[in-house]
Amino acid sequence: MHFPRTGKLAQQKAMWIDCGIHAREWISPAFCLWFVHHSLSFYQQNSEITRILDSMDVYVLPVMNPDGYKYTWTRRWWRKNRSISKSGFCVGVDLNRNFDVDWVKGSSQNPCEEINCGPFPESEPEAQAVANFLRRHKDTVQLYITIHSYSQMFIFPYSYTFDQAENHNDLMVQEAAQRIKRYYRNTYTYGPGAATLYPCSGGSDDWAYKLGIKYSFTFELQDRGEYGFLLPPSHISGACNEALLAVKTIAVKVLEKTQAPANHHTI
Ligand code: 0X9
Ligand code: ZN
Repeated sequence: MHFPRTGKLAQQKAMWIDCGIHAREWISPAFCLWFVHHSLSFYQQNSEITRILDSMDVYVLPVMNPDGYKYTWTRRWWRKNRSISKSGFCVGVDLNRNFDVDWVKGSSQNPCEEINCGPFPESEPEAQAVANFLRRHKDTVQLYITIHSYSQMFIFPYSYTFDQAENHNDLMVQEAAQRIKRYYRNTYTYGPGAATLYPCSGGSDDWAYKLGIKYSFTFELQDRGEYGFLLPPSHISGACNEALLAVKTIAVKVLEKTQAPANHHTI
C-alpha cells in the first residue's frame, strides 16, 4: 500500500512499515491495518498523522509472509515461510534471517529448524521483493519499521554485532516508550538488538540500516508473555494504539531531524 504524500515539499521523504514477517505473530498484520485505518480516518484530524502524511510517502506491507500466515490458520505456531527445501524434507525459511547482513552467522542452514536462514542471502522471494523495493527507494526512505511480537520492545541496530551503530537511536525510542507509559500505562524496553534481545544476523532491520536507512527499528508488540502469540481479541486495540503512538512519535522525530535547513536570505 502506498500513500503518496499530500504536501508539495521539494525534498522527497518516505517511510516504510512491514508486518507479518513471522507467521504466528498475528498482532503484527493487525497493526498494519490499524495504521492504514488511522491514516485514512484521522488525516486532518490528528495533528501527527496529518504532519506525517503531508510530508512523507508512506509504504505499508501488511503481510510479508502470506503463505506462512495462512498456514497458521491450521498450524498456529508456524513462524517461517512455506518454501520447500532442496532435499524436500523440511519446509520453511525464517525471513528475518534471510537478509544479506552477516548472513548465516548465528542462524541455521538446516531447513528443519525454526531459524533456518535459507540456502543463500535473499533466496526467498518475499525477502528479495522487500530488498529490491528498498534498494530502489533508498534515496527517499528515511525510516524503516518492522513489526513483530511479542515482548514490548523497541529494537534498533545492531543485532548482528555488539558494535554500537553510528547514530545510536535510543533517544527516539525513549520518547516513544515514555509516551506509551504516560498515555497507556504500559512498559516498553528498548536498546540495540544484540545487547537487548539476542545477537542474530540476517535481519531486515540491520540490512535496511546498512543500506543507508539511518532510522531502522524492530518493534516487538504486546504482550510480555502472558498470552504471547495468542493475544486475545480484547487486547488488539490497546496493543495497536500504543504501537501507533510509537510509530507516530518516531516518524515525527525523523521529520524534525531530517528537515532541510531553512533558507536564510541576507539583506
Ligand atoms: O528474532 C527475531 O527475528 C525477532 N524476534 S521474534 O521473537 N519476533 O522472532 C527480533 C529481530 C531483531 N532484529 C534482528 N535480529 N536483526
Ligand atoms: Zn518476529
